[in-house]
Amino acid sequence: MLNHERSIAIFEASKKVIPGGVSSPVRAFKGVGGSPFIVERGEGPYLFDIDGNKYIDYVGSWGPLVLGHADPEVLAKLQEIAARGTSFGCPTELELELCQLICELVPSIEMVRLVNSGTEATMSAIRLARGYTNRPKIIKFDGCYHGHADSLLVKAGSGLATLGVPSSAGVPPEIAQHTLSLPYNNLDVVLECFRAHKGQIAAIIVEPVAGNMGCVPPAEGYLEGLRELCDEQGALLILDEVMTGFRVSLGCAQGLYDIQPDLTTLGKIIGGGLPVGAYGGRRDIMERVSPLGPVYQAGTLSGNPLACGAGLVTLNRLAADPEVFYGRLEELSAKLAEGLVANAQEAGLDVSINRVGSMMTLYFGEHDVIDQETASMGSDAAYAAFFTTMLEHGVYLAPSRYECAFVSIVHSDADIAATLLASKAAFAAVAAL
Ligand code: KE4
Repeated sequence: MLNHERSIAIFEASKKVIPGGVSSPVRAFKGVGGSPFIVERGEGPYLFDIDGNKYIDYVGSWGPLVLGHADPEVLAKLQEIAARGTSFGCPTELELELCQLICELVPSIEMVRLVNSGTEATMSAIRLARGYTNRPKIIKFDGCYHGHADSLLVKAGSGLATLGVPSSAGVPPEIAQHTLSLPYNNLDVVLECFRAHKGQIAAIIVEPVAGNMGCVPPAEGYLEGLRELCDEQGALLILDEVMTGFRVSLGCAQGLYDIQPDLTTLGKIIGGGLPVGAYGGRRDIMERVSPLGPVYQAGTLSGNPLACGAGLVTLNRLAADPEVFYGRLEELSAKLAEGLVANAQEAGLDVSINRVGSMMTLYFGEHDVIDQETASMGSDAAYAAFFTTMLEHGVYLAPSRYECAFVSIVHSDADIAATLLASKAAFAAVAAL
């Protein structure tokens, strides 16, 4: 058993002054039990806690750290920038460079605005869509999570799925009523919804690869179908690529699936581990954003030079030789996924893994997971036993079965082998339940 003495003491103290002892609910291990370890530092693919335990990290700060922890080039850039000051509230060349690079790498983005989180990005994109179309309603999908803006906390995934909260307290019904949440990977219900709310729907917002009910790829033709319905119905298609952006390919999920959205939201990787979000898309839409147009959005730290610097280093690394970079991510991720399935089967367990590139989720149960309903059929107890045993063997997976595991470019073949060895004990623990 690992020693968690100091982590437990710190967490108990944190619970006295921070709700649940965490700065974000899913970190509290509610979905898996036990007490979260307190991180002392990260290095490459590893996390080290304050009790001296080392973990191979497959959470990667929930997606941003595709280069791993404390990348030397990112740190050097941050030191160089910080020496000149940390925030100006004025335009800088760094934000121009990051926005130019995003527009270059994602052709559907003709103009982009930086914000400080994925939530701000999706919240702003929704407001923009409503302002552009002059329509009140939004379609989202059960199990998709787009951050914690009021309009989007309806049947959301991620922490809300884990906490079993169908929607959040504090969201007035007058607001929730404008959000229509439908089953993912089902086009018929979307057409019905458009017909039932003719001329009322401003946009569809969708995770092109869902990552908040665990990883659920789009069914064949699904994204194309949403695009066609939006065109027919005069609604905008917003791809929420906060998680998939630059994770599944250099061209994001829209490049991988060849889909042209009207707006895209980004976050995580574009900040390289610092707080950044962004929303962007067609110029005629983005030109409605203040101060150019009537849709207001603002932010004290938006375009922060440190965050832009970390994002630039990260995106430039991905773009330097994408075939090599994403090829290596694919090699490591496929080896991990295939090995886990083989070890689970050896333990006599029915599992499935949904994976797109270096984002994946292991589901316990023999059914295919294609939406929130099938994702929720899995076993909480099985995942909790798996997670806990893996942690005891030095492997940190997402502390919730409704999240993804992420592989970084600095995970090694030896890390994958060690992870697979640990999984033998973890699957045995599940089989013994
Ligand atoms: P943030 O506000 O957390 O930066 O981004 C919200 C968001 C928007 N869209 C998608 C597709 C997302 O996955 C997220 C946030 N992802 C979760 C993990 N599933 C963040 C982890 C957390 O909430 O602590």
